[in-house]
Amino acid sequence: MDLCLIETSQDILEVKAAISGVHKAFVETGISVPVQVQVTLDTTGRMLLGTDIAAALAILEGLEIDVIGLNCSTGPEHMREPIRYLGENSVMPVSCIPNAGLPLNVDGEAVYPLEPAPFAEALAEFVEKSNISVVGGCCGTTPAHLKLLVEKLHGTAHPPRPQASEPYLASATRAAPMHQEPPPLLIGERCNAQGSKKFKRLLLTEDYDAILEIGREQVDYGAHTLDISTAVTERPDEAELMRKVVKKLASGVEVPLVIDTTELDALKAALETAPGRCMINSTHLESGRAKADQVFSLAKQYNAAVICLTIDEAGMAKTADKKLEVALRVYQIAVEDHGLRPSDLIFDTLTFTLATGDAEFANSAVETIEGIRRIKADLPGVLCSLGVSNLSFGLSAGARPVLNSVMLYHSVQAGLDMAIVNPAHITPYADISQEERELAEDLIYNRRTDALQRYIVHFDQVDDTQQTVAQAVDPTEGMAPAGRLHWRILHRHKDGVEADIDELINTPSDKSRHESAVNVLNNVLLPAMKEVGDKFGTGELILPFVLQSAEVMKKSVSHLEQYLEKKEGTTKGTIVLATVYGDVHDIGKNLVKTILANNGYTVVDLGKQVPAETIITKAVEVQADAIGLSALLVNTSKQMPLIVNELHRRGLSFPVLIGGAAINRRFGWRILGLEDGSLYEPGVFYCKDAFEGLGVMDALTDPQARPDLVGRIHQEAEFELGRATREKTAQPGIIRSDVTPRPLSPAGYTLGSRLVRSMPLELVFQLLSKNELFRLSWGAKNAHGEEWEKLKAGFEKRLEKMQREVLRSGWLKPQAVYGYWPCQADGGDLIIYDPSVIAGGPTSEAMQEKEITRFTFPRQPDGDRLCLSDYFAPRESGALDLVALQVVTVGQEATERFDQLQAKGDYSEAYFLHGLSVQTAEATAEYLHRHIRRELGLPEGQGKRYSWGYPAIPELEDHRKVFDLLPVEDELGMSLTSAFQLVPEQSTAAIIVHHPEAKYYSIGESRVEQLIRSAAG
Ligand code: B12
Repeated sequence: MDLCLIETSQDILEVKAAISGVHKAFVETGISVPVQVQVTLDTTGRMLLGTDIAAALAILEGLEIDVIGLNCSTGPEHMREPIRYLGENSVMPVSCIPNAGLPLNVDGEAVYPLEPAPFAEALAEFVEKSNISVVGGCCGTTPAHLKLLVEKLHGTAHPPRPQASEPYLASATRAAPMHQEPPPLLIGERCNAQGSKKFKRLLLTEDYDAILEIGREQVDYGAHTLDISTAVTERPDEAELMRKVVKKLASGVEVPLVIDTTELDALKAALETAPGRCMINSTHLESGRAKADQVFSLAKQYNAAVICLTIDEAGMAKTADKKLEVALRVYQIAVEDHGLRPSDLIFDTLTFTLATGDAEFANSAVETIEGIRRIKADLPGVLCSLGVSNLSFGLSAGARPVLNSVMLYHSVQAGLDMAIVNPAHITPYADISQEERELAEDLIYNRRTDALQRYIVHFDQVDDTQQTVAQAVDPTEGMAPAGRLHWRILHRHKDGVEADIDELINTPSDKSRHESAVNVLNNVLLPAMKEVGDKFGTGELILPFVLQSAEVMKKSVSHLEQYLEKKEGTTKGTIVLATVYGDVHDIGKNLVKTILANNGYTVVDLGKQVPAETIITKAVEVQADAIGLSALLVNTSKQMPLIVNELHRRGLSFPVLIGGAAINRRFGWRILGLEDGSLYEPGVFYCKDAFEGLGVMDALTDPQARPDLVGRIHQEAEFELGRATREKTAQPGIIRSDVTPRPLSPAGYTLGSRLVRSMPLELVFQLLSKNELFRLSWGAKNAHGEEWEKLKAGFEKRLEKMQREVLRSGWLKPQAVYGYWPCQADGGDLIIYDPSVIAGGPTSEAMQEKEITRFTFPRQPDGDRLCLSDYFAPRESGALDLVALQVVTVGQEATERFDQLQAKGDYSEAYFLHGLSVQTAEATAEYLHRHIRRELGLPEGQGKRYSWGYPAIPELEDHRKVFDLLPVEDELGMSLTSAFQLVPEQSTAAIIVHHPEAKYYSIGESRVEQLIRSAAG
């Protein structure tokens, strides 16, 4: 047997059971072979019991299988989306074994309509575009299908796979990212027999329907996962209760489950029963590693993530150092001994209550926050979680929410990924007054000896007066109705919105009621929601509060509707409207529905989270005049180009209107360009609001106006797409600069990457640019004359003192990775080859295969027409050249110190520290650059260092390629933000061009100008 294949799987729990059985058999027989697992999805992209592809991948990926894929049920056309998802996200090779099309029932027999040629073409396209490694044919395919497939793909190299995937948990149907954006992921705590009397009562009476309701309520209030604990002293059968509760919740809620138990049999029962990917709550080393070993072993077997408490044989870790030490030990056991991935571990750094006033614990919140920061920095990939409310245990009910909230806020800023919270015990950070924030911060950061006393006294007074204050003072008193309405949305108060709206509309003015209503919508309601979103984005509001604001918004919109004009009569046209798959935001879409319906259009509203297939099928069915798509997340906006391309592929011609917070006009133009390079003829129209949507619909349904509108959007898109290409690559046909390449043969050098663990700080300091430090980083800017001399003298002294202190305590640690690669220019591209290319000689035919990556640089549109690639040997010359890449950092500690100072409110010290660390990173880059020059034997002054983000080298995304070439993450512990910025910030990445004439130049328009232009678009 070469391979074990589990295929045509309809039920994800059954697949898990089958994999478990296969692994058992491997153990029993001593034989083991690769395992390939294929699920079967229907035309809407779900398994029979509703599991979508993201959930299937999350559930199966950690189960020690070797290939994942799809087979049967549909032809390749319906597999396109899920295959693309697997291709982009699976670290395992992906297989695709479709039927020969969707079967037709002809005279009672299934007939498969797809001929060999289109079948083979579709699969070849998947291989090329979605990186599929295994192909084949399922029902209805014949030897002719497979023969053609083999002919077409024989000899195709296996595509590379992503090295790591984003960590997800999953319910039976959906995946949930463990990294929520913005954090934290919220763990609902009410299905816990220890924490909730109601749940316990329901458990004892085995009222599972009511238990399901508790679960659903928490999800409705914003919980991303549900913690489940069924341990009760009254019953001995925790495992059986756990099995039943898990079974009920697994089929009734769409969020992943967190199995909260200390008993291994209950844990096993839960993991066996849950179809999704669970999290285990929790393990620790209190009695050594024996129990933890068993928990990790189950976690590995069932692909669960594990919350690990920082407790060891000595008890709960109290200091950040100790928390990190325990975490390191747990990490070693879980990752190295049990083979778990770092992202399977969620460390809970634990909080102690601050309410006792006990000096021993006065610093414990600081240590907890610092523990989070240290664990995240020293153990890349792991996550952190916290049960926040322990901190305030023992304080009065009125005092607890503020302390909990402030702690949650600062923990998230320090890197907390998950929190166990009850929204009822949290006051939104945004609502806490400056005075109360400070009182809480004094206590949390142990800033004053009387912090606890002051905190208690303050809240005692508030508690005493709360009743009367609440009755006496209405916070909206004295506000104008627009301000009141804004306040109510922001502060989640439904009552009174109708009256505010009525007052606003009925205030005498020269506007009609309709105009006033539109005015309220655009100038009061939408900005209020935007503010809610901004506060959510910065961590000042957590999700449950956003949901409540959304409800107030919905109520306001529905009251406002009566004032909007309605045009009755025959329909002006039909639009199929939906919020795209994966996206739950529907307030905007509903508004679009109202405006269009009021203006005479028939709106077929498909709701939210709608799969592409459903939208397209409906549009065909109702012969729509247009499709309207709403998406508010960056991630889900990707559904839009997907749908446009699918419409084009099927030869359909619905104009598509798109809208939502994550997209803009440029996005609209760009997705009008199809994958095959043509434009989507019927048009894609970005609409900034519902009224623009109405304008577009009016023009589309007017035979006179339509050609103009479509023509204009095509023109705009062509211009944008041309600009996109100009930005990305040098324009074809544009004249090259007249730089003559001077290749440096890579043959004489040791190629590949190397690590510089540390550099002598004293020597690095010698390269510090004091001018940049004093003027740019420390704010002297353009000071001159006496003022400058005075500033300089002060700065010199400060610098000297800081340098002495750093040299003594070592919080700046210059370190780096760099390396050399063979390369060639290809127009505006620089091709980087694997070092082994040298062995084959530059004329080797296998050169193409040795290409490991390529960077694309812009060309100056006029003047010298310089492009960075011009400094390297062009491909046509046949010669190989050499390029150096480097990444340097001064380490994580600088950031930590900065954050600590900020947290302490020492903003001025933080500012100077930040400036020095950033400039030391620059000096480190220069130090390494000089070293590289020496290694390459370049004369003094030859060779230039270019960092990404500058006009000649603008694409920050290229940092990813540099990270793939150099061991930046593994050796320096660095990472990239979603915008491809370096973390820690005190770091630089650069490409080194050895050409003697290499110089710095601009490209007509700076990156900042480009960005401003794109934002304005
Ligand atoms: C309310 C809200 C929620 C509510 C949604 C409730 C509901 N039923 O809609 C809840 C709490 C459920 C929620 C959840 C989440 N949210 Co939210 N949410 C918001 C918020 C604050 C307001 C959105 C809104 O209703 N605006 C008002 C409406 C009227 O505006 P609109 O939708 O943009 O629509 C207008 C135009 O865009 C246009 N339009 C929109 N669509 C269309 C379509 C057509 C055809 C046309 C013509 C026009 C058009 O017309 C409308 C008005 O005229 C935004 C912040 C923001 N700035 O948008 C974040 C925001 C969108 N959410 C965000 C996030 C991250 C999330 C979560 C992932 C959070 C989490 N960690 O769980 C989840 C997502 C879950 C999911 N899978 O979708 C981020 C998105 C970040 C990103 N770049 O991807 C935002 C931007 C907040 C932020 N600053 O971080 N959210």
